[in-house]
Amino acid sequence: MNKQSRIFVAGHRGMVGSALVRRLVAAGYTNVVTRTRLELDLMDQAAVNRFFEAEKIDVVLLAAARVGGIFANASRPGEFIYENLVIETNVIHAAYRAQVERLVFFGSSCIYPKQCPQPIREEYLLTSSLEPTNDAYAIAKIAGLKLCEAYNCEYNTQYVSLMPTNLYGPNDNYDLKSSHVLPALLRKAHEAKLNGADTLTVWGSGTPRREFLHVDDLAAATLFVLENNVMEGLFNVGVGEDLSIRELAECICKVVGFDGELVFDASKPDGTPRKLLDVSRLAQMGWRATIGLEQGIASTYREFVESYAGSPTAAAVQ
Ligand code: GFB
Repeated sequence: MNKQSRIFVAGHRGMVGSALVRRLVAAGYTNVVTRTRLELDLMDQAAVNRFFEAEKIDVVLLAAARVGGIFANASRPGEFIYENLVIETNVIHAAYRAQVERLVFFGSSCIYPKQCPQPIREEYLLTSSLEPTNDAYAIAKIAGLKLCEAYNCEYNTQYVSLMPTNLYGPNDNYDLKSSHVLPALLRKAHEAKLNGADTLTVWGSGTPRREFLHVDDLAAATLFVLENNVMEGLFNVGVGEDLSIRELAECICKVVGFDGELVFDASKPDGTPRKLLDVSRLAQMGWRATIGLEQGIASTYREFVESYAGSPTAAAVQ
């Protein structure tokens, strides 16, 4: 890969895709190719084939996906399995047909079994059953990484799979029904502060543990993999530390400046009890995350408030 390589970022408007574009541009890559959904529907195999035949892409970063938090995953499993299977099948197969040598496929730490030993090593994949609240999404992502492995084996492609832990950062989804926990709690704490509320509702028991990676660190890990000529394999991407949902809520309230009480809503699911990634595979090669959680939450909060610029909420936050 060189600075003139034609790099297609699929899903460039999402949180992961937009972070990849920022990072590539900052690193001096001059041929970053993007398409909106209107310009190229990744669910349409014929259109995806035509795109790859015409564009002479060198590298694909496959960040397009149907994603969401625990409620969205549990209530819309059909959409999550179907759309992810179709997007990844279409893009990976079309890339192979057009002789694209390098591709990075992005999945999620929920591909690993629910009752995994912790921290979770890449070898634990498919050793026991999945967490039911997101098994449809996980099965689709497992299929995607197996597609990469199978194509590498049969066709000598160089397709790599990165499995990030729970992500957060700019361009996250703040819709309370479909978002992940970190953006949801950031928004709830912000609104509770503005409204002078006494309490903030946290779903579940607060005891599940999660590991959070700033999306700019994922983009940095992706460039590391590309620039160090990692040609195949499955790699966890995380920070190597986790915390409970209660501790996360406390940290967010501190950053936002909300000092009311946390109330736990036991009618909402906890999901998997813990999913701490073992990040030694990438660490041994020389890559580690650098953005601390409190620092990352603070910058994400500033971006969240700025995205409300001009609205009454913006004025109320320093
Ligand atoms: O981030 P999250 O939605 O998804 O929820 P998962 C993590 C934990 O935070 C769960 C709790 O125990 C939630 O019950 N939680 C507390 C909340 N308050 C809230 C809230 O206001 N909103 C949300 N959303 N959660 C997803 C998977 O699992 O993680 C995906 O469903 C994907 O497939 C993604 O793997 C990274 O961490 O449980």
